[in-house]
Amino acid sequence: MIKIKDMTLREIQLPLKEAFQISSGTETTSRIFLLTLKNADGQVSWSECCAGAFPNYSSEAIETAWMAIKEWVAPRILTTEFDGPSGIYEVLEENFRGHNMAKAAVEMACWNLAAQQENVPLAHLLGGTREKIATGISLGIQASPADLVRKVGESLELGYRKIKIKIKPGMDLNFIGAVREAYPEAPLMVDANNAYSLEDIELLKKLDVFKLLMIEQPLAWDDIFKHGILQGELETPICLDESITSVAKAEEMLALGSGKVVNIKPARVAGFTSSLMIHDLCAQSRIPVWCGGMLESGVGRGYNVALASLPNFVLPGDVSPSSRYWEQDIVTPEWTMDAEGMVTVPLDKAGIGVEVNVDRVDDLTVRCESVSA
Ligand code: OSB
Ligand code: MG
Repeated sequence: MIKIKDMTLREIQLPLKEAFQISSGTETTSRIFLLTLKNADGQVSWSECCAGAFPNYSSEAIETAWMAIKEWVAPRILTTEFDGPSGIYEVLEENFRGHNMAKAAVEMACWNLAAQQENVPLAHLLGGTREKIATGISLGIQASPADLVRKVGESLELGYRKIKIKIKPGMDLNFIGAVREAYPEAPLMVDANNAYSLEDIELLKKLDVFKLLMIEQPLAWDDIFKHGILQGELETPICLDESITSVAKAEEMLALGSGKVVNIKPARVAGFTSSLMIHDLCAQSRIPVWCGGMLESGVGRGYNVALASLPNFVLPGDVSPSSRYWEQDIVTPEWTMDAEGMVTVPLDKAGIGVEVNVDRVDDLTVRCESVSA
């Protein structure tokens, strides 16, 4: 049973080790939105809302998610007793459009609370079967092809099993060509974050020679149809990220042949219940999935690791260890990756399996607000 007594919204600032540039913007300070839910017994579940400072990835941002949670999500959850976490998605969908990241932060925190209450790892509550997660790195846009080649080399050296390279017009064929020349066999992919249109079809076809694992979200953030046209012209599989916001969108992708791989970010699809539906649909349709990332702190990372332990997460996820992002994470133990590029799922602990360093979080907090029934 899930019954939430109160909810605390908190923003901390945790500087990224290095700025992260994608085609639609650059992130540096990393404002992180943390949430705690408390049940009547005083058990606390921490979660992370991965909305960013600006609405350049989706239409959500920290400010909108803060308001959505406080005004619309919290009232529906705080007044209700749920049999379990799987009923929450539906309650948050009824006459409540969008705001997926806001909904997900609360919905996923409820799953973690249920795992804590039942004293089981979150991965097992979700149906996870893996003990270790194959890990990839997402490299931001670099100043020059030579810089990128160096970064790729360092990443391969560390053991990463997939190297994702951000591209944008003018920083694509030349950058990827240089990397491919230096590392003919490396498992490479690219992510365009919507930087192209169908007018770029000839350019995008030239990427085929690089034998990439996939090209992620080349076209508009909310497009399914044009990706279908593009996929018909490309050998490289398209992976959709931004435009898969629900299981219905995944169905459209399948119907239109708009992609051959799905990046599942639970926050983008309003949480775990929807993630599980997309996971199962893709499994039935022989579409491999992998877990994307949003530069989460160790809190959000715990949720991604748990999800990525499900059977159809067959490709390495963007679930890099803490040290890739932060001088010091806000959880103990920090997330680590072994020399084979694997992150261990903490199956010996309940919930997400890491402790939040509450004193450190308090020190980093720039605003905090509580809501109760
Ligand atoms: O498109 O996958 C993306 C980060 C912020 C916004 C969008 C994306 C990303 C990443 C980061 O690629 C992956 C990570 O968390 O390491
Ligand atoms: Mg992406």
